[in-house]
Amino acid sequence: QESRTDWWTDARFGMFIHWGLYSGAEGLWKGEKIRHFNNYAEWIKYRNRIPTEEYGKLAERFVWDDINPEEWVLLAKNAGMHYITITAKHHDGFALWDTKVGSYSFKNYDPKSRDIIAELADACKKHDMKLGFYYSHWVDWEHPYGWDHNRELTKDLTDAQFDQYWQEKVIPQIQELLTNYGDIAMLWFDMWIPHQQTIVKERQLRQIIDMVRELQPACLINSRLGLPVSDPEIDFETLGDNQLGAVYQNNPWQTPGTIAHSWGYHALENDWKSTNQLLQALINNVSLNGNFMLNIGPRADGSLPYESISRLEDMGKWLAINGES
Ligand code: JFZ
Repeated sequence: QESRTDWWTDARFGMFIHWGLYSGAEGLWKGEKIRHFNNYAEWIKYRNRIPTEEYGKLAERFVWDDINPEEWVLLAKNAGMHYITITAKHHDGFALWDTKVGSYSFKNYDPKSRDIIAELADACKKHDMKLGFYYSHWVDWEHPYGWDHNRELTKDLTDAQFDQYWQEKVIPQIQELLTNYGDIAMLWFDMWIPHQQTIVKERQLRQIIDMVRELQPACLINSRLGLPVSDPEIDFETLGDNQLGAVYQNNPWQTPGTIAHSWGYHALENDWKSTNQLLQALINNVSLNGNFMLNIGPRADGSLPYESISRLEDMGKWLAINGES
């Protein structure tokens, strides 16, 4: 029996791209002293309690003349990858595309900016690469009623307020992403605990599902939407970072992985995995019928560290000899 996930199960290897305002901070903020459970570059707004407007000014560090998403697509292609998932909106709430929903997007913070999602969609089409969007639905540090872990320290959030955020930001933004950029292969949501343990309601998640099925019936939805993979509407399971699947698992699954530690670009990154380690993660996953989605974190000028480029190129060379397609 054919299913929407067939191509994805066969694809095996995809690229994750973490890119946003945080890329302009490169993991550093005024001699950062605040410590947290992680030092991910993309969590810098939260860690340093950076006010939303001040954080928005990071847009001025972007070098639009040099940014070319087609280079990311070609890097993925040469690495043997078959799809790309980019952070359309991460936890900071900042949209990479020219959204009409709210004003927290590049076009309102830098007149020289372009719609990078549109350019990436064009480049993917040109090079026969599937495109998916990461969208942080639960956590949003910009909208006053989005989920923010710092909120615990300050004020409560009512169900009605959270639903306001949902109806006026989440739903219309996802609608834009599913309407304005051609075929979208998947939406990659990010809620790493079951929705019952959060403020998110099942009916709100079903609202997203209904919209996806109506606008883009072929679009896949991952389990970090907040529903278990046993739910018929969940297309594949996303495990933890570099975690392996169970041998007897019979649903499609993937692990997201990093080349280094941070997902977003971090200037002080010093935790690089070797090409061998990365290839073994890929081979392990494929041997268990899974998928491996390997992350890159481009800088604010679109460029990538040599460490990332060389590893992806070396994996591509290995796959050209030993891979199937
Ligand atoms: C989340 C994000 O907070 C992070 O910034 C990044 O986007 C990543 C892909 O997803 O972080 C997680 C969530 C879950 C796990 C690891 C990192 N996990 O289950 O191991």
